[in-house]
Amino acid sequence: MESSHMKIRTIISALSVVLTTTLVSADDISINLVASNSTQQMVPGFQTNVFRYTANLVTGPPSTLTVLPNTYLGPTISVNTGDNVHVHFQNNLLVETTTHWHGLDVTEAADGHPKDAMPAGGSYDYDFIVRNRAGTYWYHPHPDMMTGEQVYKGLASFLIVSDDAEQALDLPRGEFDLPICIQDADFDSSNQLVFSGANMMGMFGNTQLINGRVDTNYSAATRIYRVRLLNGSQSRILKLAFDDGSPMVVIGVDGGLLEAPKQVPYLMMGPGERYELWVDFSTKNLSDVISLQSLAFDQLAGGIGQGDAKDIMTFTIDRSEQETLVLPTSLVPMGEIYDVADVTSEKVWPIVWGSGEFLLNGQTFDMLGTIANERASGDALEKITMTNLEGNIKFAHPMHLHGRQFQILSRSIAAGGVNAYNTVKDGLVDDGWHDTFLIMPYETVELLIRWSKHPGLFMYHCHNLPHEDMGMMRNFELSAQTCPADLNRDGVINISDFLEIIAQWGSPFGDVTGDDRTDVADILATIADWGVCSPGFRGLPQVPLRSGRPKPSK
Ligand SMILES: [Cu+2]
Repeated sequence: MESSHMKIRTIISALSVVLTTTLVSADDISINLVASNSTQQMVPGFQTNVFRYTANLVTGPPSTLTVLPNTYLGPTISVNTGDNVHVHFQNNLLVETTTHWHGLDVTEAADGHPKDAMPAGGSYDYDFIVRNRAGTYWYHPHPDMMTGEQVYKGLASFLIVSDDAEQALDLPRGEFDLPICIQDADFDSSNQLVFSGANMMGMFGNTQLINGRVDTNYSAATRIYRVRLLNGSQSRILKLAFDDGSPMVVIGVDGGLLEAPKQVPYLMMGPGERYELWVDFSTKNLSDVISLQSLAFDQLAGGIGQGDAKDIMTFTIDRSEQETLVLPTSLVPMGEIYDVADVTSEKVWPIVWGSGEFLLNGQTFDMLGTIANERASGDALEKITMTNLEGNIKFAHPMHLHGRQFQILSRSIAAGGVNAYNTVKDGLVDDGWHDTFLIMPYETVELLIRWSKHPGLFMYHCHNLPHEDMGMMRNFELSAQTCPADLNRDGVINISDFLEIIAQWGSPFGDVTGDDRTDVADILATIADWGVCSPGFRGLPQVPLRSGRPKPSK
């Protein structure tokens, strides 16, 4: 017995040497990130006091950090799936903060939960393996009751993930791969940002910002652009369209590229959401100006302050260049497409207007608290039904779940909301992987989510940031998955799981031991657990369900 185990270990060791030298090569990336008070020339005259992320690269490819020109926004962080990322964060603000990697499936300790806020002058180390597909993600603060103000003052930027499947496609690259962060702000007479604070009306600025600048024109060539849109605004829901009738061709959503391009007459976009467009200027003429606008929609489909027509930005064609790219008919497979028949549990989370605030799942934010229907096992597939049906005040809410990306199963609208809904419904793109979605007044939305394998306490909340800061945020708590070596989830740990580990070698996706790496330790754990898998098979410790404590009074 002893010697056969020895043989297996010898074979595995040899195998692992071969595999590590031939398969996925991931980078070790180390970044020093600092948040501090700063100033920025945003409008002519006085400089504006802002918060600013700055970063320097300690290890990793030089392309990891890039800066958008003349902006208060932080550096764009570009990584690849499988990269091992370490961010040493220094808080030089005068207030507490955390950093959240919006859309990434990271550990509890790296997720930026407000319970992990560092005080002024404090520091924090975020460590995560990039498990996500290629896509447009972003990072921003997440402290309790102050997220809106900190994002508003400049703490936000893009986190771009790439992978082999994306690289294999002929998509616009370099300067034709264009991140666009859409925000609005108000300036006072001395050019300082006016923040109206957390209130249920939300926050709408009169000044349009594109990538943190009041200059909302972009000089473009007669080329095709991959435009990565981020709605980084506090509250404003966008209904985007081009004024020249150019089609809105969506190629990507929150969690990366779609399986195939999807054309919509206009694109609805709530705060926190990302969509990627294929924008074809190749047939434009020199001096053409194409305007990206937010079209009017029925205020009852959004809530107070929503639905005004608005100019967002312009593209001025200033040079003629040859274009050879053509829109791919297929992009990247989603991978697993969830089947509602495989759901192991269901949760219903209503949104209801309660005394002076929107309640989520009947509750307001409680720093460490969860209630029974906010707990799940890691890696379990569940259906979540969110409803926006009750109460005499109804707003649209951009709802965000931390951790894994999910799939949108269905939408249904109750009679009272149909007319308003008809002014927005054709722009809701539910294909693909999402971490944020708009739920409209009178609407019911069903999601399918396979919970993260990372145990711990994570948040779901409204990404209308004044709503979030008022307490429209809750925790969900994931216990360790019961059978981590059963990678193909067939109830038995056998050769097929072993082969899955080999297939995922070096990536984060064949992980059994919980370190986000697929390596020899996972093979050994699989052998140790070989056989029938049942809940509690490995006797893994369940994450203790902590008792909540009351939220400090506002
Ligand atoms: Cu909300």
